[in-house]
Amino acid sequence: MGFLSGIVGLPNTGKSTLFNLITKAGVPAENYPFCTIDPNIGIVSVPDENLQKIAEIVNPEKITPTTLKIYDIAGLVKGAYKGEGLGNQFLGHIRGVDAIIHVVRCFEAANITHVYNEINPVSDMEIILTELVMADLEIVQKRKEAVIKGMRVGKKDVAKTELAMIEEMERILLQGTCLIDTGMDLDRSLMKSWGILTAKPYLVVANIGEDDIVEPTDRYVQLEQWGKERGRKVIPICTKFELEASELTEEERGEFLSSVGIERSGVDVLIRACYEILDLITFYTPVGRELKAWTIRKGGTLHDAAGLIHTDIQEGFIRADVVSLPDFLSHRGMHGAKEAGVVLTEGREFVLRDGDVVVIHFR
Ligand SMILES: Nc1nc2c(ncn2[C@@H]2O[C@H](COP(=O)(O)OP(=O)(O)O)[C@@H](O)[C@H]2O)c(=O)[nH]1
Ligand SMILES: [Mg+2]
Repeated sequence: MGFLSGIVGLPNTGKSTLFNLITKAGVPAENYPFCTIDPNIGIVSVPDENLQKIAEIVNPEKITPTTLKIYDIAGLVKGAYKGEGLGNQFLGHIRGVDAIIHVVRCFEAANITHVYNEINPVSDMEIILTELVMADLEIVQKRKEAVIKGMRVGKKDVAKTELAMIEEMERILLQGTCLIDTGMDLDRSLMKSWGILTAKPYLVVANIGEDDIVEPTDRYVQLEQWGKERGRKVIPICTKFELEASELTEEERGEFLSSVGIERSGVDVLIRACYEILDLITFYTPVGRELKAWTIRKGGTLHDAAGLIHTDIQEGFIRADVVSLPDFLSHRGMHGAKEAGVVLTEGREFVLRDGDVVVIHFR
């Protein structure tokens, strides 16, 4: 369990630098056994100001933030969908993620080659997305053939609805457009089981140079415009610089970053943004001496929440006390909230809201 975002881009755009930067800000790896299994997957805690506010009231011995997993996928090149440059393998890795972080190079550096010899972030994005679109088109066209074949041997009604959807997908992909950028209603788990790439939510990290922080370059501005047209976030991060800064103590780092005009670490902004495109919400369990934040999809119920915590809790679920975050904070905790009559007693079907503070009672 846990949501996985994959870092995707051309070679030498700064993907691994970003990955290192993110995982430096991460939680100790020994809590997560698989970390040692795959060195390209890291765990990062989600920055969350609410945790501190709740902690001031409940005084826990331990605070556990919620986490996201990040996957450093090796560079894609043109022709990947045809198997070029280990293409199939890389596309397979992308199929496994829930969201994509595209990294494009905006920084200048004479000693670092660009695979296509020109720093042009918009064109780099188009190259990568074209690969993903082509890979999807192949899948969709194969399915189309199979459905049409199936129609000849019966199963007409179900096949007709599926064919209509497949043809709509094909039409969009033939225009070179990502499925997620069209507003088409897509069943997330169906798309994942088909191995569709362009239905995954994505955002763009512009890896900018140190000199571009205060004064954005034209190519950065063009990329931002490109993102706006698609409703996609473009987040500027000076990865190399921030990685250097991460070696410093917290105090030095703040000073160092603000001296060049970086007010908030790009990683914090990025992790929050991943959280948003994945459609996730947070709930809190202030139980015993531990205050814990949890991540669940929007629309998730108390039953889902219980299962996330422990299968025993899910199976033995009786009911839960639920307080909205503003109520919890303004009444200074569960006790005060109860006295004020704002604690809800809910069953397993209750749909959680972002920020809910939850105490589950179970057998
Ligand atoms: N000047 C400069 N170099 C960078 C920056 N980001 C990454 N690099 C360098 O570019 C090279 C490739 O970076 P890497 O993260 O390995 O790229 P990847 O192939 O996308 O994983 C390395 O030598 C990095 O130090 C940056 O913002 N500015
Ligand atoms: Mg790399």
